[in-house]
Amino acid sequence: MPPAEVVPMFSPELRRTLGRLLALTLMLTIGLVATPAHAATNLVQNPGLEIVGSDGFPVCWERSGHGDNTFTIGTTTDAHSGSRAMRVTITELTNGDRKAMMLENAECAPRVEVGHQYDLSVWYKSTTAANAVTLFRHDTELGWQYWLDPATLPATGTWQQKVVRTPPIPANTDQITWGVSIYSTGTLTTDDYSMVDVSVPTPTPSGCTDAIGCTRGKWQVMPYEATVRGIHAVMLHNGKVLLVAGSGNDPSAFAAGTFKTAVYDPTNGTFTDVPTPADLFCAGHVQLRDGRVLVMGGNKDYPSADGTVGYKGLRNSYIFDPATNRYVRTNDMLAGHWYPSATILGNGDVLSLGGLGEDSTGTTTTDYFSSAEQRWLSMNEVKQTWSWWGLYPAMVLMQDGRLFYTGSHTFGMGLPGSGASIYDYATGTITDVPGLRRKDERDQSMSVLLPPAQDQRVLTVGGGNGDIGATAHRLTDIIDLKAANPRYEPGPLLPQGTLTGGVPQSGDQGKMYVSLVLLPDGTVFETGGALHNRADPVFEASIFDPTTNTFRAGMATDPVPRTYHSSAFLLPDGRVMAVGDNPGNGSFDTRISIYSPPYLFKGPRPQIRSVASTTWAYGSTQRITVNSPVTRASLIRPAAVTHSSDPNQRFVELPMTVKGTNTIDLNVTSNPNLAPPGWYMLFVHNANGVPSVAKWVKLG
Ligand SMILES: [Cu+2]
Repeated sequence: MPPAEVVPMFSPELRRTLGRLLALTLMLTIGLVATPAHAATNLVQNPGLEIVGSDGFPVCWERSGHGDNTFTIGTTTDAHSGSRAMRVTITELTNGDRKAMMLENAECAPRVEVGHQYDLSVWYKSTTAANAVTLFRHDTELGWQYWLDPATLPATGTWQQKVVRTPPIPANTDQITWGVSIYSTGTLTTDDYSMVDVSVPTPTPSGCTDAIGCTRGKWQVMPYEATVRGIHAVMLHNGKVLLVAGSGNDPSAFAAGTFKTAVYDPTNGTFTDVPTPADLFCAGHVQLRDGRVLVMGGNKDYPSADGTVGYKGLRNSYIFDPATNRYVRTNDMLAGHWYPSATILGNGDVLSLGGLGEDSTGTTTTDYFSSAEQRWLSMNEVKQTWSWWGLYPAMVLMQDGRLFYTGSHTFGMGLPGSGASIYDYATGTITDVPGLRRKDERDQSMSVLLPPAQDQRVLTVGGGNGDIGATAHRLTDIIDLKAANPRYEPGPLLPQGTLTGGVPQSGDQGKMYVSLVLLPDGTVFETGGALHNRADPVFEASIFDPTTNTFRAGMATDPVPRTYHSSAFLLPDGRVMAVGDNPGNGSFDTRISIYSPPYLFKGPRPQIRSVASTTWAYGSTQRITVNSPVTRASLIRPAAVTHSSDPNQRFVELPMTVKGTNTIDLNVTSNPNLAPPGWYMLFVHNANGVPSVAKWVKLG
């Protein structure tokens, strides 16, 4: 895996000065001035490396990289065209990488426009396959930052061209630089770089097939109801949905030992009952790398009649197999967990934290499931911090393998600290993260890793405080986990909706029990929620656009209230399904609603005609064919959601190499922390944002 950071060889000031001098040389030499970006203009300065400064090094380029290695970076006459190419040779390497990069300054770094996409092309030869295209972006507020590695390059003894399309340029970005890294011993030669704006103007909405659907989308309440209380929902890789109720928050069902699970088929509306071995009500769940579902914890007992003892957590754990529709028991966890977190790591293992234990007190034991050994590790095998994380703490895997506790949780207010933190399991350290507003009013808020996962930004929305009955608020906060010292910054206010009877929300009124669903066009659908603890449903839905950090308000609203014990999630056909509602009177709404977003009313959908392989390796290139031009491809991890909590949900960009209209090579990340192993939904979408139906692929 290529390292994510580059330590400059010169101080920033010296580098800027050198850059200006070299750029001046460049302009004097060939009279080049910056040209505005438009199609077919090569935006790379000195792309053939033919113009060198007094030091013999190509102007607008620099030697870069880091780590403990022995290397040379300079020009060679072994060129693809002209008389010079760039050669990077590493003769000894303990760690790190080396590369020639475009200079990070105003004159040399290519200028970009937010939302546009660019085809990057380079000719290269390499004696090793340990090469990657590496991108940096200039943030107008934060300065130069590592962005992503959109492609890896195989070894080749003859000149080969690599072309890769960038994701849409993120907000606040005005320039990018890039180069090719080598991170093993060997020789990499590059030449004839180019960068071309390939953005297609967004078509006018003449493709609209339905004026209302086109702007607001449409909901359909199914003409049947779920056979179980849909408190937990898992999108299975066979296209069906696992709905887990356990006792379903019904003490009489618990007393009778009646625990329920059903597998729902959205294509034909059928339900298949699954024998349920324990009360999996308020368990945790996550897909394992083979697509089976690991379920941990759950409800050992309801509160005592006199209210002095609360809910108790099970130590039981099961694996649900979609091939057989059966649960198989694993060994027990170290501690009971009622409302545990469940996060899959880059190696396929699972960390589970928090919840209530067998005696109803808070569980401070870390539980760790080994993918290789298919068991929960014993006490002496797990690194313990004995920290109290609350209930359903939202733990998001970061690209460096650490976990980000977003501050979203269920109940359990009043934890010490700033309300968010970074947890490094490897070292057992927990670092407070500042900036989250009203940290003690984040009960039943929701957090999501924004598209694309490579940008490492998390959005946290709404929440309340069920313990004191506080009114849910409209705050959203956004954090960039790539920053040197990440901190939440205020995001836009959540749009307001209406309460029962059509009463409009006012002032600070927002929602708890909110659902956030990543859509295949790279936006986030926000739906459902309530103003107070198990009361006052809010009818409001919007679409958040991560490239502009804004909400598009006024989406169609689910006719069914979706408050406590409700969830919404993406179906592989691009629609959104919503289940559950468990208001304070103890009733439960088993209706199913399905939302068709506006993109399904904007003309023909592109189709993925073929996928060369459905088993994908990290760092590989995967060929697909489509029936019409597409602008973007992604992998979306299928939902495993409950209580506004699905910290494994993610949209992983697949930078494209376009081989013609209908053949596309997809560049798969080499970093398993960006896309943990497992089954994913592969989507493409066209210039109008209309997505395909997904194909299922297994990564890692
Ligand atoms: Cu619950």
